[in-house]
Amino acid sequence: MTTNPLKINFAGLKLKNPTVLASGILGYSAESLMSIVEGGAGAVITKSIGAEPRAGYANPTVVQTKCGLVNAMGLPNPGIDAYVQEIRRAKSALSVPLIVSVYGYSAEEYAATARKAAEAGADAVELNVSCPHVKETGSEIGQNPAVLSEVVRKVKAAVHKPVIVKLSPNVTDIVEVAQAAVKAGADALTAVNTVKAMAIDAETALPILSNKHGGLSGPAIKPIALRCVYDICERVKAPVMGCGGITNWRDAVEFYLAGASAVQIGTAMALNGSSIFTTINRGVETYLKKKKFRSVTEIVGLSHRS
Ligand code: RRO
Repeated sequence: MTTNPLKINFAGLKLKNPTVLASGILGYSAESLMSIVEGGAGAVITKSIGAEPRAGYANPTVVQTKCGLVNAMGLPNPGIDAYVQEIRRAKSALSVPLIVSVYGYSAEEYAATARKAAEAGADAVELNVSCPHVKETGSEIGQNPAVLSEVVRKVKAAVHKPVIVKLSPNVTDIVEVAQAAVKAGADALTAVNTVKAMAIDAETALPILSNKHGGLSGPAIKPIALRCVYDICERVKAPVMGCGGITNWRDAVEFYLAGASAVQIGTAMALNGSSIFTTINRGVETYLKKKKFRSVTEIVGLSHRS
């Protein structure tokens, strides 16, 4: 029997391959998540869900630039009480792990929302402590190791599923934040959320996004994300999902070599469609074969040997 060279165990989640839908892209309905799985994803992450419904910001909420997207959606979501039904539907329809992204305005809110998500069937939760542009949540929590530790501790006490913490690149020392999250009990980390950015229209002479500031994703941030993953993996013993500008198999391989055992794909999926998961996985498989590796796990962190 031939074994699948792409299968991995990520913090207890069994993935048939290490490509994962990043939070925020097509991540609301069971149907859209199913279409991502058909495209070859090994796991999916929902849009971030909070305790209460939120409308999000007024349009424009996304700007396409030459090197990626700048978004300020503003956490639009139906609230966890309305969303549990969708989690149940997605869980029964999906053949891959379902990870629910959770945000809150306090440790208690993160914990209560995460508990409801887990009870509804989430296989893991990803804590969004890194949204760059919504006040009093997101990176205001993830930039402060003491506040972040409190959030992680409360969520771990409330949820008996893997807890993944999604980190912000908009910090002075991401390793310090990663260490705080893991010390507080995080099972795994995602590195990274979007890079704080903006866009201005030369014709109107005004910022384009209604929120003025937003988060940059896509190819421009890949070297930043790669550096974050590498630095974290040098110092922190926890599984890491790489996220930021991964567009093709070579990008994915670079993240595995930096120490990520899985990669999240968001912007490239939005721009190229869900078959990108299969395309990237096939390319990685060919690379492994050519280089005579039996499993993707053999290349995780390999660039740290020098
Ligand atoms: O909804 C958003 O505007 C958003 C979120 Br929650 C996030 O974590 N990162 C981002 O770039 N946008």
